[in-house]
Amino acid sequence: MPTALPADLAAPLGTSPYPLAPSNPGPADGFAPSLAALQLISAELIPIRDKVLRGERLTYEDGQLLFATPDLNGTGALANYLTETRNGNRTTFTYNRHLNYTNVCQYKCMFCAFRRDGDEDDAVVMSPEFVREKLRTEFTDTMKEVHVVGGIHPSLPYEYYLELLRTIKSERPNLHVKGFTMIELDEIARLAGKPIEEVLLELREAGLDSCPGGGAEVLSPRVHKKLYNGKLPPERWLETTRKVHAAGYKTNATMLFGHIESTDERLDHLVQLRALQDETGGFMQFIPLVFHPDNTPLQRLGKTTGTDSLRTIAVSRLMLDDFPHVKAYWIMTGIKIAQIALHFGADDIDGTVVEEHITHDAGATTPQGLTTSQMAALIHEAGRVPVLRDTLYQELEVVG
Ligand code: V47
Repeated sequence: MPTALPADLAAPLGTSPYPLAPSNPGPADGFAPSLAALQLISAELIPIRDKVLRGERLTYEDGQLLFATPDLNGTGALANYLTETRNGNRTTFTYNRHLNYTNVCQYKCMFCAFRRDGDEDDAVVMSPEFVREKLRTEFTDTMKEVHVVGGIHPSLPYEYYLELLRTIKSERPNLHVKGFTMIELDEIARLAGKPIEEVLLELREAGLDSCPGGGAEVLSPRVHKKLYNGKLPPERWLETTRKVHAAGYKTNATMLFGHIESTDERLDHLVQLRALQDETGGFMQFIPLVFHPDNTPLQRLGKTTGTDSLRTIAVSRLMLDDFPHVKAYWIMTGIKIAQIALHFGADDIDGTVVEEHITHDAGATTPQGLTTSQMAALIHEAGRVPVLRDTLYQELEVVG
């Protein structure tokens, strides 16, 4: 039975009850965020609905209810409302390519199928010359972004990372380099033997523009100890991010979900990110990453469900009220769930990607990449307006 919306609660149509970041354009003229679905919400979600309409922050307990409620559609409708007030009917994507300069890694994270020891036939360390040739032959002038990440190699010198960046910028000066997770930056600073603040300046001079959100996994000491002990612990991931934001870089944040973590641990992760974003404002987007178990020591766990992915994307959107954007990373969610996620709180689906190893080594069945027209078509088919963006969310072009 539909419940009428309290007239005094809903923000005037076309405005967001939550503060808008510069990269949130708000709805275009004539587009009204969907209020109808909010009238069909289950009784237990009504207090949360009213908070969302008022632009009030949700509590940890609200998050627990959103993870527990059988009203998945209601949860999605709330997240969708929030997204539509900020981004209207638009879904953004970027024209990018991944570059994994090495898969050799000194850590043995239990969730990872990508890492190699270094002596296997398929262990890779790309020389700057190899990277230059790749940029020359496989990248184009219209490409917007290169996403550069690798394993934590035990013996590459600091100069290698500077040279990698200089090579990219000299070959493709217009390409935005989104590179190095907080784990890599922490290691690079250790190699440099200098304070990270100084290293961040040198990396910027060499060509680093922003940083991706990988490596956060689940910001939980319990999960860290069980699955990635030895790697940068949660409090150091947060501290490194704080310093990276203070140095003027924008970064993303991820959460690897669907393995041994509880929903409370997911919420702990979200509220820690939310507190850091309140403090620094340096995050551009949040990306929930669906765990792929094949070829990992956690293979027996199997893969989580589509409904868990949708719910996690929706709860993330609702809890992270200070994050401008939430991404459904199609490579990991699968294309079909990514399309539905555009009505469950996601306003972006990442990019063309082209060459993806981390998830495909772990059994992903999605394509290795999509063309910009394929990206635009799948967004359009999902009932959204496809908009090409750059890494920092400048909207460049409505496509198709
Ligand atoms: O850090 C590793 C995760 C991350 C698996 O910032 C796995 O724009 C699933 O962070 N199954 C790398 N996930 C990917 C990533 C990313 C991707 C796209 C865009 C951005 C961005 C960031 O993938 C790793 C780790 O958390 N991962 N192994 C696996 N088996």
